[in-house]
Amino acid sequence: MAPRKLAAGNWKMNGDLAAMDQIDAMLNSAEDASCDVLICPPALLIHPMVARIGAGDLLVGGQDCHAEAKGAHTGDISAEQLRDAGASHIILGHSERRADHAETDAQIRAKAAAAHRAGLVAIICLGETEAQRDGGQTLDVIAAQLDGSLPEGATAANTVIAYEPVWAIGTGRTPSTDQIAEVHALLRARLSDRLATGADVTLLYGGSVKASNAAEIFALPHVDGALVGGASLKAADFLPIIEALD
Ligand code: G2H
Repeated sequence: MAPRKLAAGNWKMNGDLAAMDQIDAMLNSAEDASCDVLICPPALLIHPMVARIGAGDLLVGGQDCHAEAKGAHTGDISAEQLRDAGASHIILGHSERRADHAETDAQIRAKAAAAHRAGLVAIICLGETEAQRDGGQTLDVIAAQLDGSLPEGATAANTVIAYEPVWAIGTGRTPSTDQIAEVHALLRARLSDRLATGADVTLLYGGSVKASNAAEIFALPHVDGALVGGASLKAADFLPIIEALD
C-alpha cells in the first residue's frame, strides 16, 4: 500500500453560510480526482457543508477537539460531536493553536487519541519557528513534536502528519524544496521505525501552498499532499492545487 494522497483545506476562522457556494465546484473536482479532497471549515459549518455535499466525495473535517468525549467543558467540542456532525478528519496541533492556546505535545497526543476513539483521522501538525530554523534545531524540534504528539494506536489509516514551518504560514514564504524534503525524509524514517504502517502514513506539507508552487512541492519524495489555508477558501484557487496533486 502507498500513502493516500490528500489535498486538505484549512479554512481557519474564515467562511460563513454564503461560502458554501464554493463547495459545489470543489465537490465536482473531488469526484473527478483520484486523491482525497478535504475541507476543514469552522465547526459551525461542518453540518451544513456535509448536508450540501450529500453522498458526494468531498470530505469534511474539524480544526480542533477536546480530549474528552463529553462533560463540563464550556465552549469546547468533542471528537464524537464532530463525527456526529459528519466530520471524517480533524486537524490537531496547528501552530496557531499551539501559539494562541498554549497547546502542548501531550495535549495534542490526548486529542489525537480522542479523535481515533471517535473514528476520525487525526491530522497532526508539526513545525519549527524561524528562530529554531535559524538556530539549526529544525530536525530536533520536528522529531520531538512527532514523538510527543503521536498516540498509541496510530496507524496509516487513522493518522496524517502535516509539516508546517511556522514562519511559512500565511506569509507567502515557503521553505526551499531541499528543506521540505529533509524534514519529510525524517518523518518517514521515524514513522517507519515506530509504526508497522509508517511507510504508508500520508505526509502533508503546509505553509503558503498555492497554485504556482504546488506541483514543485508535490514532486518531492514523501510529500503526499498539502494542508492549504488561504488558497483553499475559493474554488478558483484550490482546484489547481487538487489538479497538481492528482
Ligand atoms: C498553514 C496553512 C494551512 P496557509 O497554516 O494550515 O495556511 O496556506 O494560509 O499558509
